[in-house]
Amino acid sequence: MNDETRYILSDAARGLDVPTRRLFLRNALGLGTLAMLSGCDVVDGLSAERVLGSMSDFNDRAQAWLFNPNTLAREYPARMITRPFPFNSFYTPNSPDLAPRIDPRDFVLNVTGLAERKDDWTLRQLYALPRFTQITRHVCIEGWSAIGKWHGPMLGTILNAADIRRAARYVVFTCADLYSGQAYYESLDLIDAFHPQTILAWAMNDRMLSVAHGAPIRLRVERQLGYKHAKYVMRIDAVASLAGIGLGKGGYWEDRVDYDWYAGI
Ligand SMILES: Nc1nc2c(c(=O)[nH]1)N[C@H]1C(S)=C(S)[C@@H](COP(=O)(O)O)O[C@H]1N2
Ligand SMILES: [Mo]
Repeated sequence: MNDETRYILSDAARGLDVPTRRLFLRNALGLGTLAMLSGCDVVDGLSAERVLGSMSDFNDRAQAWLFNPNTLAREYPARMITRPFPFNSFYTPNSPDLAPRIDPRDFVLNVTGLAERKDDWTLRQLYALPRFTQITRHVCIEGWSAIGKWHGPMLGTILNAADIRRAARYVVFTCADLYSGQAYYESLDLIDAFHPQTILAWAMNDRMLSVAHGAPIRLRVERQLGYKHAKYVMRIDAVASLAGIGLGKGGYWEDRVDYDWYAGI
């Protein structure tokens, strides 16, 4: 996945005329999916093994991502931005005043697990990465939705820099907020992790991200429900399986209530 791909995909989503399929095939196949389709060995450092060895669900979704025109979440014009954008957490009481306050000077994002380079990223380093802006609809399972403008680097850029290993199948996000002493956590498979609209947002509606909305960085994973969009992200782990994470279902609420791990919208 490269930045050019991201622009091509966003142009396609906006209905601009790009020879989508051809460019898509040339540029977008960073997930080993071309390896699966064409039989070649390695694409962008990821292997056919990863794709072939994974669940059929993964393959179905990889192909959907490649060939489905709805592969991108819809983007909206700025006039449709919802103000104020709701705050939501599972604190009791559910109040932004209780949200974690992270000193930006001390903050480091720790990338670890199945990665060749286990780097810590300062905010300065994250701000220096190529960044993207998207105006999307956030849909909470509890029955509200809101449109916001988000700005930040692609998660894929950070995962590529970490050079995550072949065995990695998921990325797990550990957050700063605690629920009964347990940090909020969430996870994605690599399809969504490398999706061009999956970003680590550090700005919202043209301002630095507020504490309420997850400062200093929060995940945006635009084709899934709100609870997947981890706020206050402190650590990203590349893992082969979700079995050892929390109670094994891949997220704080997946483990505790019947929320689906794949929360597609
Ligand atoms: N760390 C953390 N991330 C979280 C949550 C949370 O409680 N803690 N709540 C989730 C839910 S259910 C939703 S709907 C969104 C809300 O994001 P917002 O407060 O920016 O609207 O954050 C998600 N990410
Ligand atoms: Mo939510």
